[in-house]
This record gives sequence, structure tokens and C-alpha cells, in this order.
Amino acid sequence: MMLDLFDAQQAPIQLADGAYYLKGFARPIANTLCTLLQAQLAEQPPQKMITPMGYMSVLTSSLGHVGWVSSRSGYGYVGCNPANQQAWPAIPKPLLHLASRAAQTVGYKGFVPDCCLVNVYNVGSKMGLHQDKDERDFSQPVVSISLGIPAIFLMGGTQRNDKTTKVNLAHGDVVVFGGTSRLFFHGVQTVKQANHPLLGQQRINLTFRKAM
Ligand code: MD3
Ligand code: FE
Repeated sequence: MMLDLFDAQQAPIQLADGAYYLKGFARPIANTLCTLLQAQLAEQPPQKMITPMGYMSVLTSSLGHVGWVSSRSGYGYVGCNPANQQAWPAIPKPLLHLASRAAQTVGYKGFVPDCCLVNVYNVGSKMGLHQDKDERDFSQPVVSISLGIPAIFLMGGTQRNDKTTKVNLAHGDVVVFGGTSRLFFHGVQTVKQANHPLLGQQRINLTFRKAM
């Protein structure tokens, strides 16, 4: 047998029914991704979104046919960026393929996302427990790629007060949520001070969804 030191990929870890942690799955292209995103975000600066509950501490932008936006009166997916009236930039092919391949690896065949939500966390940013329910088809999984400084992801259950488990998400880590876990409450703990060689004191999370 030939030892393949370069393509070594850790086995997926099941977190819950339909939820899988793919440690380092995006690592081979993570640095390229950072460069691509930094150019992208310079053109399309991530925005602080207001929700009916108040401001989010995370900054967001989107790629794809639709993007996720929020206002004081509600939130959802729209075809244009309200900040500039432009269509969202396309999801780069290598990114689309990576998300699809991650889903495929844990059993979700034919995942073709139409939205890549870009969440930018600075030190002190967090995301409270919530469910992702703005998409049309909950049989489609959600794929998350983490870049930059680490964060602790909280995964609960289908009820807001279900107990949560913590998952440490580092540069290049991928998580896929499908099945029962697709509607689990989840959030991100306050991001602690750290430095990443490419992103500095920042964490970027990419969330791929089939929204429409
Ligand atoms: C579990 N983002 O944008 S990604 C979000 O790290 C969001 O920025 C977090 O939650 C972040 O909505 C977490 C992981 C994630 C995304 C979607 C899920 C976990 C999920 C949908 C269902 C269950
Ligand atoms: Fe979410």
C-alpha cells in the first residue's frame, strides 16, 4: 500500500443526526480562499445588519444568485445587494465544488448551493442561538467553512432550551448540517483575541445554502 501523506484527510466526525464535522477539509485551499475573499470583500464591504432584535455583531456579505439580508422589519434572501443595488457576485467555481464535495462526502448528493453567506467576526463578535429557517427546502443541507482565528460553535437541538455541545472551529474546518440537525438551534460564542497569519484578528465563516 502506498502512504499518501499529502492527501491525508481525517474521517468525518458525526456530531448529531445528519451533522458532520470535517476537520481540515478545506485546509488545502483555505489560504487561497482568504486571498480571494479579501479581494472580494474590498469590492463588496461586509455590512452590519440590523434585525428586528437589534444589531448583529457580525458583519455580513453574500455571493450567489441570492444573498441573505436583514432589516428592522425582517430578513430573508434577495437577488440584489441593498447597499449598491447590484446583483451579488457569483460563487467562485472552486468554492462551489468544495461545498458540494463536502456535502457529498457525508452522503448529501447533488448539493448545488445558490447562496454563500460571508460572516465576518472581529474579536468580541458572536452569534446568538437561532435556527436557519429562511430557506425553502430543509431537506437540503447547509455547509459551513471556517477561516482565520478560531471560534467555539454551539450546537443545540430542535428546542431553544435543549442542551448545547461545543465544537471548536479552526481555519479550514468544515461542518455539514442535514437531516434532523438542519433545524437545530446553533450559535457562535464571543470570539476571543487571537491572530491568524493571513486574516489577522478576524474569523470568516462561509455558509453555503440552497435558499430558493
Ligand atoms: C446548524 N453562522 O450564518 S455556521 C448563520 O459560524 C450561522 O457564522 C455561524 O449560523 C457562523 O446562520 C455558524 C454553522 C451552521 C450554519 C447553519 C446551520 C450551523 C447550522 C443550520 C442548521 C444547523
Ligand atoms: Fe445559522
